[in-house]
Amino acid sequence: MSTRLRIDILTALPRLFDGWFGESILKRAQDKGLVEVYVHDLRNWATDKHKRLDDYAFGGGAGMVMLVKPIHRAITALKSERTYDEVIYMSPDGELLDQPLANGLSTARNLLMLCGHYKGVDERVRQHLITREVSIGDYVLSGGELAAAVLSDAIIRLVPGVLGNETSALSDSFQDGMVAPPVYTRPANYEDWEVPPVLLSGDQAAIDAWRHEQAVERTRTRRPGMLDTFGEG
Ligand code: 6GU
Repeated sequence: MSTRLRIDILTALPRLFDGWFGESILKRAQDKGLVEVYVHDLRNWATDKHKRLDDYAFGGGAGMVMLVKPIHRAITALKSERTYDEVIYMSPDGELLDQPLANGLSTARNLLMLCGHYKGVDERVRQHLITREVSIGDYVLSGGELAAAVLSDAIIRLVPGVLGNETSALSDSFQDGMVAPPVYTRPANYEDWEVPPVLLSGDQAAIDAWRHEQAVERTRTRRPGMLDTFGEG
């Protein structure tokens, strides 16, 4: 089976990704040959003898800015090997990651993700090299690496064949614009903490109706507004 999705990640801190992509579903997706993830050290494309990746901001102010040249060289080298569907810059002022965005990216063949650090990248990188900017939420992380790992996970688990049960990604919380209903497993009675009897009834129609009701109620109380946002999926 040929690889469905290749993700290239550009970062100044490549080792941060070892744990995430070396374990669990992300590892299995790669072992199954469904997904390939390559983490590249931006320092490979640094040009001066100190392998600098950042410098002071023009105009002054605190915080370093990532240099355009190593990033340009890295992206150019990768683009010469294949065509990328998107070149994504991970940034807190990017488009907010949600399930529809992950769904859209999961059909891509090649994705390139650039992780920013320090005060961010020279704006010319964003103007000339980036096709898409993604944030994982309205809070600031010390770098884009965790965000790229989050985005990769959200995408990879949607690639057909990655999850054991082909239908399970589609029945996720969020896919229908609602949070998931509660789930239970054995024992049915644990120190008088009981499982809703309908789940033990064997009446599948009643169980489905209960789950739907619970999902609607939980969405209403916990995440009002989700139905509007996710209407079209
Ligand atoms: Cl993509 N990067 C950083 N540095 N902080 C973030 C983020 C990204 N998304 C949310 N916070």
